[in-house]
Formats: sequence, C-alpha cells, structure tokens
Amino acid sequence: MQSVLITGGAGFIGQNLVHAWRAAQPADRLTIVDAMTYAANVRSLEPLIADRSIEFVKGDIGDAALMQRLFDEHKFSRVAHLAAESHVDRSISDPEAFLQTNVLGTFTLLKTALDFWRAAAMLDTARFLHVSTDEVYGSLGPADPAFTESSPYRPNSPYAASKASSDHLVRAFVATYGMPALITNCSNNYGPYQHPEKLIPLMIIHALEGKPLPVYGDGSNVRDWLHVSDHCDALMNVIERGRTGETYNVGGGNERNNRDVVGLICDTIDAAFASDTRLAARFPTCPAAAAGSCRTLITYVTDRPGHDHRYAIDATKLATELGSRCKVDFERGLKQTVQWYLDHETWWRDVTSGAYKAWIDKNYGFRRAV
Ligand code: NAD
Ligand code: TDX
Repeated sequence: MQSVLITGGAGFIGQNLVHAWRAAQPADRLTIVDAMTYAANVRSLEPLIADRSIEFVKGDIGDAALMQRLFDEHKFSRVAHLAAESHVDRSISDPEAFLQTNVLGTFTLLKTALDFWRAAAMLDTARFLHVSTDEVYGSLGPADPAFTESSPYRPNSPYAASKASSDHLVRAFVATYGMPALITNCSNNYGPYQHPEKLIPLMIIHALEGKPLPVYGDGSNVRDWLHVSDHCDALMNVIERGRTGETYNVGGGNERNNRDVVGLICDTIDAAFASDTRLAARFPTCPAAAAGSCRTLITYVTDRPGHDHRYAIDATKLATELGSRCKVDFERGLKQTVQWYLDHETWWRDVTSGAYKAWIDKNYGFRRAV
C-alpha cells in the first residue's frame, strides 16, 4: 500500500491516471492536488471523492506551505507530477503562467518532497515521477531519426522551454541531492476528457457544430499520437519499475500529419451520422446532418509561430527495460474518442461555455487547504 500524490489530477491525463491507478492499485491512498485552472474538470472524479476513495485538494503546487502540510499529513511515498500549463498556443500569447507553474511550481514540489523524504529517511524507497513532453527535444525534419532519451534539448515554444527547465531541475535534484526521481517524455495524447483547445477535441466539436476546422499552415506538421490509456499504463509501470535518475520516452508509434488526422476525424463523424440517424437532430448544423461531409469545413489558417514540424518517439528503452508497449491502434482509438465526445455533450458544452468553472468556483465545497 502506497500513499500517492497526483498533481494536476483534474486535468486530461490526470483524470485518466486517477481512474487507472484506482483500478490497478485499489489499496493505495490517492490524494489529488489541482489548482482548478480553466483546464481542470473534476466531474469524473466526483464519485471517487464522494465515496472517499480519493482525497481532492484544491491548491497550487507553488504554495510551499500547502505542499509541506500535505506531505506531513499524508506521508507520500509516490508523487506523479502532472500539474502544468499545457497548451502551446497559450504559452505564445501569455507565457508567464508557464514559468510560474511549470518551472517554479515544479521546483517547490521537488524541494518539499526532497526535504520530507530526507527527514523521514525515505529517499531509498520513495519515487517522484515527473511527466514531461517530447517537445523539449525540438523539431524533426521528415527523414530524421525519432527522438531518443539522449537527444539534445532544443525547445522552441515558451511551453516547451518551461517543460525543459523543469526536466533540468529534476535532473539536477537527482545528481545533486540524490532525489529518487524519474522523467517521462511522451508524445501527443488523445482520448476522453481532453480539453477542447487541443487539436483532436477541437476538430470534433467544431465539426459537430458546423464551424470551420482551422488547420495551421499547410497541415503537413507531424505528431505521434498516443492514446491516454497507453500513456497511463506506461506511467504506472515507470514509477514502480523504472530506474531512478532515468528518463523514459513514451510514444504511440502513430505518426500522422495534421491534414490526415483532421480528415480522419471528418470521415469518422460522417460515418457516425450515417449509422445513427438521431445525430442529425442533435447536431443540425453539422454537414453530416444533411448527408454532406465534414471535410468541407477544413480551413487552412495562419501558422503557429515557431511551429515544430515533426515529433517522433523512439520508445525502445521503455519496451525493452520495462515491457511497456502501446496497445491502442490509432484508427480504433480515434473512433472511440469521437464516440466519447458524442456521448459526453454536456461535459464539453460546460467546458466550452465556461459554466463549469464559474459553477465550481461558486458552489463546490472542496477543502481549499489542509
Ligand atoms: P491539462 O492542461 O489538461 O491539465 C493540467 C492540470 O494541471 C489542470 O487540471 C490544471 O488545473 C492543473 N494545474 C495547472 N497549474 C497548476 C498549479 N499551479 N498547481 C496545481 N495544479 C495546476 O494537461 P494534460 O494534457 O493533462 O497534461 C498533463 C501533463 O502531461 C503536463 O505536465 C503536460 O506537460 C504533460 N504532457 C501532456 C501531453 C498531452 O498531449 N496532453 C503530452 C506530453 C506531456
Ligand atoms: O486549431 C488547431 N489547429 C492546428 O492545426 C490546433 C489547436 C492545433 N493545430 C496543430 C498544431 C500541432 O501541429 O495540431 C497539432 C497539435 O496541436 P495541439 O493539440 O495544440 O498539440 P501540440 O502543440 O502538439 O502539443 C501537445 O502535445 C505535447 C500538448 O498540448 C502538449 O501539452 C504536449 O506536451
């Protein structure tokens, strides 16, 4: 039995990880800390909060006093650190929050964990997993080999630079203080509970509403798509079985350019409307409601500044050392994801309207601090 802290547990990957961890290790005590930014949503966790199988704390990882009180109270032996500002476009228009949370917040959390584990003589048994991104490695050309764990760091966006900084802090804590930390660098996740600012949910929701599908530049940029369930399996494996001080790349083995991904989303929605005639009444402005194609909505728009051309992950180390391999085929995962958004219209309407955040700030009786 472990006492586990999951930071950012109300975010996209965090929510999926909380459910996966609960299912895999039901005896563990899970505490979630999340600042409940615009990106957070705790609805899927409410049943777990209600039956006390997790504890939820609304709070900022940069709040040193709160972090210390949480460690003193719960004596965490595992930390899965996911809390972050995560959207590249927001980091371009407003980078400051990225430095606050991703760099300074990570530093505060690392220092609190180190001080607590030292004092409690837990440095040999505790583990801190820092969840990071392939964007720290920069951009690949079409024929370049995929990123390995020893690829040089070449971040291009303020987001990537802030994650690179936090990776370096983790590495320095390992080398200097003997911090029992591990780092994962993964590719683009997709699946349930992803905020509609990210490519796949944005395109699904815009297509359903008959809005333009804004593809940046010429749509030739390539991402490697990793289903969030495969990512969560890898994270749980790395935190228990990985070697401290090591980095593990996590990839989906699904390189696609954005044009193809958006086209596939359109085709998947068209097919869903063709097989379920009730969808036309729910989404009358979707072209598929009148037997048209969502592809007619595709619109090429001004490119993202500093847009990385291609990410690709070599996940050999994870597979050979820890036996983690991705299971979800991209076409199948995308179809399930489209279906999830069709089945969870209230969830994404709340998120897109901002009503959820207003409601949670006003009404929800979470503990604000311990
Ligand atoms: P997300 O934006 O959906 O969720 C982030 C969560 O962190 C939110 O719930 C937010 O409220 C919380 N948070 C933000 N600032 C905080 C603070 N100061 N204190 C406490 N909580 C705070 O992000 P995600 O997509 O779930 O990503 C999770 C992690 O995985 C991030 O560290 C991100 O960099 C990394 N990552 C994500 C992807 C991806 O494709 N989504 C890929 C690679 C790495
Ligand atoms: O409207 C859009 N149109 C478009 O063409 C959006 C939102 C994105 N794009 C393009 C930009 C990227 O090439 O789609 C690709 C994916 O974009 P995002 O979903 O914004 O993801 P990305 O910038 O690749 O970063 C994601 O993966 C790495 C996550 O947001 C990061 O948190 C993670 O670290």
